[in-house]
Amino acid sequence: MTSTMPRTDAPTSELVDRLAHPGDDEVAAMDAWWRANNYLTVGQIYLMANPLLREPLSSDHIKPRLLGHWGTSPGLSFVYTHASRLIQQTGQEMIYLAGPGHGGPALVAAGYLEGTYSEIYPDVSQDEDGIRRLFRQFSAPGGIPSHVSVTTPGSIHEGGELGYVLVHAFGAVMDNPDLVALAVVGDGEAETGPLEGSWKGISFLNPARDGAVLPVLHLNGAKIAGPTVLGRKDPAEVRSLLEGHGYQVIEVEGADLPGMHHRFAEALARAWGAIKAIQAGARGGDWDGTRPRWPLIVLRTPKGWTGPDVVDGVQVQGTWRAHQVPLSGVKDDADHRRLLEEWLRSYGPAELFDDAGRPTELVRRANPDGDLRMSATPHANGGLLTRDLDLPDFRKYATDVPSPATVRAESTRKLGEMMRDVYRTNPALFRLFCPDETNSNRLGAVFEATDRGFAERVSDADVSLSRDGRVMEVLSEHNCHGWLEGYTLTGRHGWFATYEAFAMVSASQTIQHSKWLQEADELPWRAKVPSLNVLLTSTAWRNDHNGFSHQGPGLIQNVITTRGNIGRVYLPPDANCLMSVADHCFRSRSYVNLVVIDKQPQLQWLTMDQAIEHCARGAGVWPWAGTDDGSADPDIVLACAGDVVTMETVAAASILRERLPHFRTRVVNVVDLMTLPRRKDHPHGMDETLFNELFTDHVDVVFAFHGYPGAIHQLVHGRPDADRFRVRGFIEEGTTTTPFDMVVRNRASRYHLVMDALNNARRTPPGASALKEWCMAQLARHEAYVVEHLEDMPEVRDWVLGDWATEA
Ligand SMILES: Cc1ncc(C[n+]2csc(CCOP(=O)(O)OP(=O)(O)O)c2C)c(N)n1
Repeated sequence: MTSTMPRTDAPTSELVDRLAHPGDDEVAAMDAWWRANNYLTVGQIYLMANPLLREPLSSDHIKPRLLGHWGTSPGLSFVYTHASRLIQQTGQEMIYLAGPGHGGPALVAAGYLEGTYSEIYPDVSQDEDGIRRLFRQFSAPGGIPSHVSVTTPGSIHEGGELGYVLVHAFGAVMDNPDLVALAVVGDGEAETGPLEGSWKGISFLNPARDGAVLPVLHLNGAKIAGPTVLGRKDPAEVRSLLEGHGYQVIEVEGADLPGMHHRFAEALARAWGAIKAIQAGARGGDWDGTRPRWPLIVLRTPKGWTGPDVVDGVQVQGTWRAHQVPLSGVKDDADHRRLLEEWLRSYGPAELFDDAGRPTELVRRANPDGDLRMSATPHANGGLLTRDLDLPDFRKYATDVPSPATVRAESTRKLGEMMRDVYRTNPALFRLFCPDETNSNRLGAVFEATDRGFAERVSDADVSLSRDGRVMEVLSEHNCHGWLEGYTLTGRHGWFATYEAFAMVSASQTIQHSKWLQEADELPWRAKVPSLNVLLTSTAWRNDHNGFSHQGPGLIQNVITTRGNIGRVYLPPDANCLMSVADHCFRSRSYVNLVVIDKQPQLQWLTMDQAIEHCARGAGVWPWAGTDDGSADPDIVLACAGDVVTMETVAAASILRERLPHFRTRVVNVVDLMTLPRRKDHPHGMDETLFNELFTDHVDVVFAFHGYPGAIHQLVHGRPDADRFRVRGFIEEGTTTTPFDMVVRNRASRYHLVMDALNNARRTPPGASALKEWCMAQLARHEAYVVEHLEDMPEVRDWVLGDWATEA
């Protein structure tokens, strides 16, 4: 489907004209398809039997629980059938994204009428029995959700949590030159922060090498329980708003038929013609580089169009009352039931479904063929189109580590170098998405391969900024995250790199995407897509100039809490481990990989070979760091996960080694957090034997963790004697201060860990109380020192490991 060379042909004015003026037979086919869709939508909400009204409707035919959303559905299917006609006439590859995903029945019905649904789910056949199943399964136990869910063919967008339709659409068309993403935006949805920010997508789109997004802002005027802002605004203000974002606004309004068919066909033809003209200009060399004024359709129709007008004397159509189930009493109220039957029959089912229950030829005539059907497009099952990245050998980016903890390096720089080379060898298959922090996150090597992509004015003062760039920097975590989702769901690869604290801005998207992948994993027809790789840098432990706003390791908590096997959390302690983890993430499919590592110069621990072995296991003993020779149980296990706390742990072990040489410590480092839970709880979980080899089943463990301490307790739940884990981690202490003061404030410093080790070990070694006093004195010294000198004590700041580590 995806061609290497974008099509450059502009449509002729005759073609656009023909599209703009459908013949009567075309309108008849679209209208029949739309009526059939509306019929199936209403049927899904209400009926569990008598699907084609072969007999008068009775209470027994009505579902006991009436669930679903009618109000948005007729608008969604109206747009859909017009897009199908455009596809038929032009061969345009299109993907359809329903922002108001609660209009799920309309999209399920679309796939059903196009035949795709029965191809994927043969039980839901194109006959009367199949229609009955289609109706019964909707919003039912063991059935399908009421939203445009993962189970809906043709969808990459659930639309459950509103606000992301445009970000998904823009991500889908990046490096996808022949694709048009038709994105219906609900006017309620348009009130959300993410949606409001996402109009800016066109400021990053390059018409020469990207596809196009055609937003249809559907102003049906109401949300669940009230009016919408844009629905009630003076149309001139709506126009100004959208024009201000850079769109050319095409408006269609009404409820009259067939007039609306004619007006919408014309609007769509104009919009498509404009898109093609923009692309042809850019691709044919006739482009001065200014950002095109992309078309956008504002569609005003009544909410619940074609549904019950007045119920029990109250206006329903055109109001918020049409949002969900406009006739709620049909099971018991004969009058409501009569209205429902009239409503269903108003679509003329006998003309739409033949005797066997199959859509009639008139209806089917409105369907495009094969993969051009929007419910069948491979773009919405992106794994089918996914090509493996041509990856460099990550060992090339090794950091030389002659012995542990002697060399300092900015680990993420190496990842930047690898990304640079991935860009070079996979120019249209890989993108980095980052809220304005690529350089700050030390990933700036990518700019040796490509610029930041930007479609607005570029000035002489700008650096690495051009229309052809593929590093996506927009100061919106929502846009970055959503674009990457759209990009990967349509089969391409990428990373989202962000400050750790502000990953919480888009945390809900991470959760929603995890849910999507989790559900997709259970559907054999959904091919696996590239993983969503999230790099969290500028972590909680390094504040420097930032105050108590830049700390928030909460995304770890979110990801470990997602159900099933989608979430992975990696805490590489150094650059070589980061490279090994990153290589794995680049290659993986259908996961959410969270990688957490700071960007500041940090001590390096392992050679590349050691790192590879360590990361393959996910967790392991660092024998050189402790004093446990394996001949007996250690007195304490000092475990760590996360770069900064690893340094504190190794330093604590070093203090214990020097001051209490007979106290046996074992240092365990965890890179892959999901090795901690039991295997039955996560596929990466260590088996019990390995877990006991690392942590024993009875020795106390002092665990220094990058994130909130509760995460470790959650993960080791069910492990032998889990209460013995004493966890130090981020406890919401932060301010503008030194790196070491951060670990002190959060009671996770080397001195705290030493005291924890002594307090928790079952054997109190001679000299323990003197050592604890020394630790307290060091903490007091630190407190005075940082205030006086504004930096950390030299023994902390310049700490490296003793020579014995090399000798060990
Ligand atoms: C982020 C988010 N907040 C709240 C909701 C609950 N909700 C579901 S539908 C809806 C109204 C949507 O209105 P609109 O986008 O205009 O869609 P339509 O009127 O076409 O149904 C709301 C608030 C949600 N799904 N997502």
